[in-house]
Amino acid sequence: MVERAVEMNGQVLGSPRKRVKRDPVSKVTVVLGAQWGDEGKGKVVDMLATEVDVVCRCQGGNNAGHTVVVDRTEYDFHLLPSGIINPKCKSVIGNGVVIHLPGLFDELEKNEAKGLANWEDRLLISDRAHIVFDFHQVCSNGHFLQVDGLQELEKGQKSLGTTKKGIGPTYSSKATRNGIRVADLLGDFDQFIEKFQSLASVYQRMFPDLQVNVEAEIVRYKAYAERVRPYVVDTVSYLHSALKKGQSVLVEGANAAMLDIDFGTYPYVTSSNCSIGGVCTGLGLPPCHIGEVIGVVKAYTTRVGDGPFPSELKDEVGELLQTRGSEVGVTTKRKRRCGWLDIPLLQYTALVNGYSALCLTKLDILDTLSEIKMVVAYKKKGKVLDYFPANAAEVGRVEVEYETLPGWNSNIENIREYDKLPECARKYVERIEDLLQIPGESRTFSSGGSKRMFRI
Ligand code: 2SA
Ligand code: GDP
Ligand code: MG
Repeated sequence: MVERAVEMNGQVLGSPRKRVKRDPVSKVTVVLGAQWGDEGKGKVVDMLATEVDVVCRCQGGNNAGHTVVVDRTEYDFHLLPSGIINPKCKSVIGNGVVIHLPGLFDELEKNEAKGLANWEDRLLISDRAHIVFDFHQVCSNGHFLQVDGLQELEKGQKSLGTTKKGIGPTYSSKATRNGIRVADLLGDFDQFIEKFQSLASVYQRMFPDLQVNVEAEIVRYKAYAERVRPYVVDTVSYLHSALKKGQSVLVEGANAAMLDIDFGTYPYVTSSNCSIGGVCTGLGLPPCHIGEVIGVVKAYTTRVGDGPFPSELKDEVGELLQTRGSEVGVTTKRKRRCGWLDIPLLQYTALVNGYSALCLTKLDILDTLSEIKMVVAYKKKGKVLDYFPANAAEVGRVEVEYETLPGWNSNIENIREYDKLPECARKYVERIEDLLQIPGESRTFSSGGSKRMFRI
């Protein structure tokens, strides 16, 4: 087809050319956390991964914690995409992820001991991903504190409650352009040494208490370079050629929209884009390749770490949700704060992420409640807010309007079909659907084993 020449201000900018036809490529399916994390993304990814060829992580690091239960074995994933349990699935750690290599190999070993098989043939790591060094983190042996921990100490009362995995400091090195990427580790090792010395000295100047044994670290990283080398590729071209071949690709978001560095409750956020934009920048995928965007929503709200939480319950109902829901951080073992479902928060993250479907998890945790509330509006001086406040203090001060629904007072844990849920449980789900108006068609999944029903 011949295209018209482009004109601007009466000037012809280009001559007529043949339009290049785009080859049809598969669209990627994306799973994103719709609240403050721990919605059950790992479980959803594991279920969807049984039907995909490639599963990818695009952002975050080993701050994330995804628990997946398969045949009574509990796998915890931090850096690895949860889909790696599927023996047919390739697993990609994209350029937007920050990688702590000792943590990665520990995680592989622990999961291998539980039955994770042939990962060596299936793991692909981006050469553009940035490396988290121990000095970015906090030392677990207590002898000395490293950067993430020192920054938290300095903030004192105003700490963010980070996971102390070095995530913020590593993304900060990336943004100030003195970060070190996997490609630097695998390239000319003398250049790696220079970069490492310079990065360590930047941090030592910033934090005089920081101790880094530069020589020992260099020896250690020489060994890691050889250990990681077989898995490192240019994941951008790998993914694009997989899509061209018609392979199905699933992206697993880590953390969640309300922890997103731009859209979350800043500064009580993580340091990556955990909303839809992070999928494009963290994997090198243009927006036209994005297909389904599944928002995972927990039937109530939890948050681990500090920061505002309008629907938080600091009473016995909050405690019940925490204990019945086993709401404990997978990475840090901290108790998660619990509260009612928050619709204004979900409406906001739906705007940012453009969910094509929602997946509701942990409805069974509400089984014993005779009344269930959900926040339906945020107000300021009695007036309903039609935006989500940018200022964390303002989020902390909003007045919340609740709607109360009757509980179902029965055990739904083993129900696998939507129509078999008690009427009150269906009404709760349908009220959420009414308020959020997500276009996705309703489908009910049953995953067998110890997994629970969920609804897309
Ligand atoms: P960081 O370490 O710099 O990313 O911390 C910044 C904030 O982000 C929160 N954050 C999380 N929130 C929920 N779940 C996460 N993963 C683990 C889990 C958390 C855990 O699955 O349970 O074990 O504590 C996660 N990772 C980071 C964090 O709490 C800070 O508020
Ligand atoms: P992620 O970070 O979003 O992957 O979620 P986490 O793994 O940190 O936390 C979710 C927890 O809830 C995991 O232990 C899951 O096994 C569990 N879970 C997921 N869905 C359900 C559900 O529908 N019911 C119950 N009772 N537990 C669930
Ligand atoms: Mg988690």
